[in-house]
Amino acid sequence: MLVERGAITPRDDIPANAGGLCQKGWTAGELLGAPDRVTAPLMRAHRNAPLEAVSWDTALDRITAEVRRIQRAHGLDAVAVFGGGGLTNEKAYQLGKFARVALRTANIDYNGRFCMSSAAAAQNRAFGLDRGLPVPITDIAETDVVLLAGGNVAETMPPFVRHLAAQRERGGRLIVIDPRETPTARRADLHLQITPGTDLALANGLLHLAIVEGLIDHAYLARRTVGFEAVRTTVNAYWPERVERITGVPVPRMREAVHMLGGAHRALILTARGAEQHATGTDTVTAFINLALGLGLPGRAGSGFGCLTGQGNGQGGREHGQKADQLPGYRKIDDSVAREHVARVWGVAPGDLPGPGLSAFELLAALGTPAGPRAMLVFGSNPVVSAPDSTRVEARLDALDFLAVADFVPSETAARADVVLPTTQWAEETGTVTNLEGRVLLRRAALPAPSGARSDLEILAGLAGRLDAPGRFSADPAEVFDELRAASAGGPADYSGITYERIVAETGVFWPCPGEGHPGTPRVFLDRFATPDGRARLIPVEHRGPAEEICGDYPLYLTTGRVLAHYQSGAQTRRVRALVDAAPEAYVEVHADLAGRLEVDDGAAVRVTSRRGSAVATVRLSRAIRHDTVFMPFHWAGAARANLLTNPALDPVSRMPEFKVCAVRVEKIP
Ligand SMILES: Nc1nc2c(c(=O)[nH]1)N[C@H]1C(S)=C(S)[C@@H](COP(=O)(O)OP(=O)(O)OC[C@H]3O[C@@H](n4cnc5c(=O)[nH]c(N)nc54)[C@H](O)[C@@H]3O)O[C@H]1N2
Ligand SMILES: Nc1nc2c(c(=O)[nH]1)N[C@H]1C(S)=C(S)[C@@H](COP(=O)(O)OP(=O)(O)OC[C@H]3O[C@@H](n4cnc5c(=O)[nH]c(N)nc54)[C@H](O)[C@@H]3O)O[C@H]1N2
Ligand SMILES: [Mo]
Repeated sequence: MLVERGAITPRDDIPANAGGLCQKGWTAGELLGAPDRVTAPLMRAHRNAPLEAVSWDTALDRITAEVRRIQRAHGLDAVAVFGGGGLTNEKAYQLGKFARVALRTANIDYNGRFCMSSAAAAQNRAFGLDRGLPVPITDIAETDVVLLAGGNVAETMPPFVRHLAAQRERGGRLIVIDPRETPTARRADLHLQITPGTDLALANGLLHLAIVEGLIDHAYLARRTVGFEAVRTTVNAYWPERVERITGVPVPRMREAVHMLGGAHRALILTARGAEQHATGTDTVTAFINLALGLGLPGRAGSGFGCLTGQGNGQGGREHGQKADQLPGYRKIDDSVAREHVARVWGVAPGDLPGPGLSAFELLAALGTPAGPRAMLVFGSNPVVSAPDSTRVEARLDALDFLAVADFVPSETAARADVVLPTTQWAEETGTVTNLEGRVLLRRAALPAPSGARSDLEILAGLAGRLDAPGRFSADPAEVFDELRAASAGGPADYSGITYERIVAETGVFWPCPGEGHPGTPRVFLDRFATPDGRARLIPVEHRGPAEEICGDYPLYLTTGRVLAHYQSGAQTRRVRALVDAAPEAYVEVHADLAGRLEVDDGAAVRVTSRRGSAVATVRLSRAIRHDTVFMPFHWAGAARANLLTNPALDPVSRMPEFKVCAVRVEKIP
């Protein structure tokens, strides 16, 4: 990537996008010079005082003093850390180490818990490994059928569409499962317009049909998997008419989907947030994995199961220890061998490492409660807008004794902080990210940083020094990466053979890569799965439906997600002119027939109300959404936040909140 005076020229040698960017990418340079960019540390003397510019020493000394005071009074776990999947591998690693070694708190988690944690949990359970795609993205061109459950790549990953186009050119077909006829669904050969929250039943129903129609690969199941018999018994109860009643997908459409998949030589089943962000997300992904295994797909080129990874570093950000239950290299924090290895790299005793802490929403919900954390440091997230049930999240943040936020813009979360630390942006710092293929890429600094900003690594080094942390906290990304390599060695996400030099020479290296002589692993599971016996696990799962059903008071399903022009909490994209022009305000997508019943017109202001609260938005009429469902993007702040409405019901395994379905009513604002 070349960046000059904010103009961006993408590299065209990275196969994932071949130089293609979306509008958010090619306008990202504008944010480097955002008029309200934070370029000096800000601090308030007490809770009701305004944020005022201070020196770096004053800001870091204040954080250190607050951490010391609060930990002395309330214990080590009283200080929490909240990270982000946009952080580079080096930062994510260092943040996890900082929490465990400098703060010695168990309470670190990150926004990836809101993102891919259900897909991660299901892949770990079935395959023993969680890598977004099992094969390089360019394999898709050779795939006969792609099934995409709950992903709108035409808006959320525009460069991905070129791979679908290449696939189509070869005669390949696309099936999309989405309650809305999105720009992605419009490209599909088959669109299954599902009732929100019922994908698990549909996947079980498709497997039922595949069994009945003789499309199962029994030789593959015998050779490479365990558990099919129990799954067969479970899906027996998912006969087509029952599944149609649950999901709203007509039986002939289900048959068509199964025949397309079952007749394909190569097929890829992909899930994204639409299928995953549910209180049943892990089991839902498991149901799609069962289907893929039943058809004999995983472990072959151009075939298998995958999850479309989100965020700037959604894959690498989930591997190196900013998750509450995790150590670098995708190790488990409660595994004694892992603790010993990582403690040795960090120069501490294994017994001094904390155990697992609270998951993201549980952490936010515990802030300022008698047993919960009393201080929090945030790096790379804006939970005031992006966490579910925002009214509660704001109340919990305000109940803290101390909040510090590192960010380059005054986000809605930074605005509530006692100390704001101005950080450098991607173009001003070097580091690695790992893309959805498991390919580790190097992003080099292209511009000098504004004089007042520091990188997250510098900030962590400054704090670790003040806290007398043992071990090394380098601010040099290359040094941190070398330490990460050692810490990940032998773990599931093994980076030990990856160097900056190799990444440059080889246009990225795929993990696992357990030695400098190892070529890296573009395709996983070709010979064996990463389970102890090398076999994949089929696990029976049952439909449970959304945590909150529609009823007389709340007669509509609300689902939430993204639009092309905005990114996440909007902290970045609401500051870019062209993007604001493209999508200026919060809206709620309503089917025209439903709007008629509600007596609201296009452009009308409405109040959308759930059991958690109300949000205000403008009606956008559509014929591309179900009659029983409305859709709100979550990119806007204040009273327009979709997350004022969402249900924080959590998946029992992944602790993922149910962003994708809750019950609401829509009323005209007179
Ligand atoms: N423009 C843009 N691109 C982005 C981002 C962004 O904020 N803006 N964020 C990035 C990140 S972090 C992520 S995680 C990815 C997310 O990428 P996607 O998963 O593609 O994005 P979403 O819009 O959250 O959800 C996808 C679709 O799920 C559908 N859906 C809702 N409920 C259900 C359901 O119950 N079942 C099914 N099958 N579908 C359902 C929605 O209608 C929506 O079209 O995008 C990344 N790319
Ligand atoms: N209703 C609803 N809510 C959702 C979702 C949904 O589909 N529906 N999706 C969820 C998903 S998938 C995700 S990933 C989350 C995302 O939620 P958030 O993580 O809150 O979203 P971002 O807007 O990316 O926030 C990142 C913040 O960190 C700052 N930042 C960026 N890079 C860096 C860095 O390198 N260092 C530091 N210190 N700061 C940085 C940015 O300026 C921004 O303020 O939202 C979740 N929330
Ligand atoms: Mo995400």
